[in-house]
Amino acid sequence: MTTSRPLTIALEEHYNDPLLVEHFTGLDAFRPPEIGKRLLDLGEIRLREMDEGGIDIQVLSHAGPTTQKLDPDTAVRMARQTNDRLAASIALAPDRLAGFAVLPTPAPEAAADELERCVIELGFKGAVVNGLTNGKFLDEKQFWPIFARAQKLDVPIYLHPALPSPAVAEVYYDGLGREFPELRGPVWGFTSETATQAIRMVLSGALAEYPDLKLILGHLGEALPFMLWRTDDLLSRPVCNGMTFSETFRRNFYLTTSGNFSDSALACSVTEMGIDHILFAVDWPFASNKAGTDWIKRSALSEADQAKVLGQTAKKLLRF
Ligand code: GRE
Ligand code: ZN
Repeated sequence: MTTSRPLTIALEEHYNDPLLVEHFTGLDAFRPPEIGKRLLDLGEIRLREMDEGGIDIQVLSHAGPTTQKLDPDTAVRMARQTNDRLAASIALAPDRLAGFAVLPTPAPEAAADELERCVIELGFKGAVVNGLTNGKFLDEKQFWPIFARAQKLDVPIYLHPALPSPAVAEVYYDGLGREFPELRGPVWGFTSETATQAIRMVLSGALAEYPDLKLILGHLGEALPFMLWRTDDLLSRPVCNGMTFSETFRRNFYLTTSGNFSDSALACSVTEMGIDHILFAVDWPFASNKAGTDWIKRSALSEADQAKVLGQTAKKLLRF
């Protein structure tokens, strides 16, 4: 690590736990072997590529699918074991790695307890939820104990995509799935489902009940910054304790740059959200560390704003 460049913390950086991934099949459609190898690496390859990209700290999260797609008992057991193993891996490079927990959302009270255990006992920075919980959006009231605990602990929940539910995939993506498996995945299926989840967090009243809850979206907000004006215009009324949709979204959501190194998307996101709600992420190993940091450095952001995005805001938000 050098002192001549800004502190760089990357927020959506994935790994796989070998015992958790045993529960899932069919992950290979858009994951070539070199990606699979990197997901399993918590040492040499990861740290080398962090050095090559000038990344000081990766906040690790398990790649999807995770415990959202397990039965409640299995989810509780596997979440605990997976988080313990992640903590042990982080302990081998504690100045370079940090963690977001997996939560057994199929058992919401247990998920709240697991979040607290991970934050208090393991030093984790929050949690990542990968897509729907066995077909249910997270804004359903049964999941609100998780938000209550996150707000109390003052840690963020990262709403990360996963493959859309089979019913959605059939209607929206069948027919093109063989030639373009990425369509129902990262190209559009991830984006549309996660944007829907974010909108539902506002409209469900969850953010009226938990006004200090911090939520993170990757990929520069899953296209929502581009849609804020139109969403307000069409809702045309306050939707959350007297606040408009965009006011609520700007208050509670933070966006990361994961896997979306687009100058125009960044400009739109900064304009809509304010620089203090934009954080750096790569989406490693699905995107390149060096491509991410090189892009920020040649972006139109001032040096001061680059330093905020690259690390200062994350340092505050995650209390490094
Ligand atoms: C994934 O498989 O989870 C994935 C991709 C590409 C980009 C991001 C991502 O295949 O999470
Ligand atoms: Zn990701």
